[in-house]
Amino acid sequence: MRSWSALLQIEPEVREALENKQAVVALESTIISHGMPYPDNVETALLVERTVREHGAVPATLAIAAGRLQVGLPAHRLEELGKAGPRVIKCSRRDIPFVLTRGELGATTVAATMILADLAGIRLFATGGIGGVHRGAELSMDISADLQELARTDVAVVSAGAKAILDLELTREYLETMGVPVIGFGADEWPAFYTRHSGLSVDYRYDQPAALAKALHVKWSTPLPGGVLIANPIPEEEEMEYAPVREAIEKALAEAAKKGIRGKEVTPFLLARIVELTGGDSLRANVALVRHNARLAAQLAVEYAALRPG
Ligand code: PSU
Ligand code: MN
Repeated sequence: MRSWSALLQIEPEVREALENKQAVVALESTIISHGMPYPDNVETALLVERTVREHGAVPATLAIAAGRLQVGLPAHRLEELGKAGPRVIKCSRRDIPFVLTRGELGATTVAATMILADLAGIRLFATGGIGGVHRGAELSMDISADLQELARTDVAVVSAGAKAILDLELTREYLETMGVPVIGFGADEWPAFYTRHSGLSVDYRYDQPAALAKALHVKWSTPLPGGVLIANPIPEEEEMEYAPVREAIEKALAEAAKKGIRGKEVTPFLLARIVELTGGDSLRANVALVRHNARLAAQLAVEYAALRPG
């Protein structure tokens, strides 16, 4: 046991699964506190955990609470986090030791969730969309720490692409520069979160979880550290129409600029405004795609677990 492992508070069910080399899927908590309104956020979090179970894996929602790195969140904590919403501290890599030692409640972004998952030995992680290069980043330099984390931490992130509020083309270039493999699951094109198409390509396409799990296993059995971005397009029947999405995004971006919203507030502000501007349609799409990603991550975790020596 390394000394930092005392900082991990692993729920008994998750601990047992990890010890027995069974399938576990990590889930993030910023999507709960900052990504969706209450009570939809808590309902979605529970639904996503159930989806993971239905596909043969154990869910572990990650967060920081009471001075520990929480691997698996008990129901009361999930409710607390969802109810407090944006009052909870949004934690990325830089925040972890500070929120931890202050004993505060922290929601983990994709970057921080990858770090916690890696410390706990969880390799598969499902979310909605990753952070990326913001529009106008050539001046603002607003580039999510999620991208750096994908380059350095050994976790595969299943997402429906990067959020359409970003500059998808620059985000794609950045991933390439950082050496992050972008895999299309059942897709040749990198999806755009609420919609299936972006016009941008993926590096490799897979159609079977077992084959993809095998590639992940090879990656991490060789000196090739770093993450993998698995793009899983929103199901066709849940996809939004492009025009209203684009309109809502442009309006929300203009409002954010006018209000001078900066730094870590940008993404939560845009997501919340888009939910309002689309009359809740974007929230429905968001819930559907997160569940879809949880299902794929569970299938991958099951296949991955089968490859590891017991
Ligand atoms: N995608 C969503 N909902 C979210 C986020 C992404 O659909 O809530 C969150 C994730 O936690 C992601 C973070 O890591 O936004 C990125 O924030 P920033 O752009 O400040 O790095
Ligand atoms: Mn940012």
